[in-house]
Amino acid sequence: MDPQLRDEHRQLLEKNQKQLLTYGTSGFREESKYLKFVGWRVGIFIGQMSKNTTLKLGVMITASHNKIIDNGFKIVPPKGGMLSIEEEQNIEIFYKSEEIVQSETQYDTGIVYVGRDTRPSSESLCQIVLDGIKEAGAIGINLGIVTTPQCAFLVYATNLGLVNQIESNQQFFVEYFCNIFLQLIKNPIKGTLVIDGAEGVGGIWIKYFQEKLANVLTIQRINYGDEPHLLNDGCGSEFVQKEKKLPKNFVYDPNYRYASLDGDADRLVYYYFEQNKLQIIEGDRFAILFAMYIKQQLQKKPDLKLSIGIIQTAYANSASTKYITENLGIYAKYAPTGVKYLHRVAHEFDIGIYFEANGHGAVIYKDHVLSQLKEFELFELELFLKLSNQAVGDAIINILMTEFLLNKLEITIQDWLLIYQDYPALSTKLYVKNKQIIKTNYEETSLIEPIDLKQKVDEIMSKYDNSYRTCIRPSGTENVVRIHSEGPQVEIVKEIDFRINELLK
Ligand code: NG1
Ligand code: ZN
Repeated sequence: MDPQLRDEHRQLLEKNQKQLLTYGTSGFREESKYLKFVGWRVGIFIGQMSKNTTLKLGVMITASHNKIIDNGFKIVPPKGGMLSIEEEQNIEIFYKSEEIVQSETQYDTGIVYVGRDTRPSSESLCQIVLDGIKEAGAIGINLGIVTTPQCAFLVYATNLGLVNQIESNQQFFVEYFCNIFLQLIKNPIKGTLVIDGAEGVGGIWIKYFQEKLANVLTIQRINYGDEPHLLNDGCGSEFVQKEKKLPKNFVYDPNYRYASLDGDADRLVYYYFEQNKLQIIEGDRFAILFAMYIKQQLQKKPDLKLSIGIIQTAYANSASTKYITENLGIYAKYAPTGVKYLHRVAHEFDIGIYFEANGHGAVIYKDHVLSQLKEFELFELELFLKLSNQAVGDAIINILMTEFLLNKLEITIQDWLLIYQDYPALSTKLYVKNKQIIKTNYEETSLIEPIDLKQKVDEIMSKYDNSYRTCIRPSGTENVVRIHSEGPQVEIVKEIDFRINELLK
């Protein structure tokens, strides 16, 4: 953002901060110094919410892949997943309102778990949220430094009765998933998996998985959080996926597999590097790998009828969608950006697989699925599904699922890349004065407003055949507009990207 705009933004925030934040793609997110007031209100809101249920709720303090100076709050409902649209609207109204109205609640108290990432601002924001929860008359339990999916899973697992004393057992997360993984893996997996922890919380927690799984999986950690001031800086999945660059501390070995997490460990990319060429396994390919296996297993029992769907966003490479529908014969659906939308749509299927191109995703299933798999003696698939974190997309758990499948199906990263060929694509971002004037259709594949901008974009695109596409949308986590262009020829994709950027400047 240019300095003048930044100043304006600051003045606006200071003057009337309450009008500006929305519960965006991934909760409230902003530069951390503006978040104290929001944190306090989030604490009171969730404290009150917890007094209307006997179930536990959660708050995660993180700004994920964003800059270290940013931070944010994501609320975790009792079953994990995301708030409903109505709850999101309520929290926005609540935090913006002048007066706090303490409404009547069903119970005298409630319980909220509060987790945080490694950002320097996270500890004090955590205290502010805990103060807000107390102000509402509820009990806040500090989970300390945990990944976003871990926080969501601990809420989900306590509510399901999988564990009782979560307060003193964040390790339960490691034990639960490692036990399932060890049941799936019969022989040690070949090679070494190098995991880039983005210098964040994921890098820290990977250590426990590394120790517990040492007999079956060799993990080497890089950027694992010993330099926390370098969070997401030259490392992590956002850096690798968007900049298309290797993370710092990368060491090449032909027998290694490589993976990068983001700053709160809910995104994952794998990659392959040879002859100076970096090739990235994005979210679409995880969805395809998982779906291939699930479908293959279900085909063994034709009488077992379960619906499978893959949910993607406008950032998914069209070649992947084509492969899903034409080669796998699986239903593919688009949802707007943000796992909260994908998660909701995935629930429409018995088994829903959702992934954003950036590697944020999960496999979720309906309650009846596990018992049906047992009944049909599909025990391995039952374990595989049990391994997926049902609370929210989880990079560490998705690593375990991926490692199981690559080993089981005897697929190398190179083979995985050869399943289909991506169309050349380019994602760029641009700081604009008012991103909110940009409106798209539901799937975010085409622009609707401003009308004159839409006409100009259509005019540019009319020069190319319809195998080229471009999507423009306001980011929900940064003050930018994102431009994503794709098509058969890389030079033309670059040209489209350049022309759209010029138009928006
Ligand atoms: P925004 O900034 O709204 O595009 C980004 C990602 C989302 C999601 C959120 C939350 C892209 C294009 N967008 O959202 O997919 O991961 O951050 O972390 O990668
Ligand atoms: Zn994240």
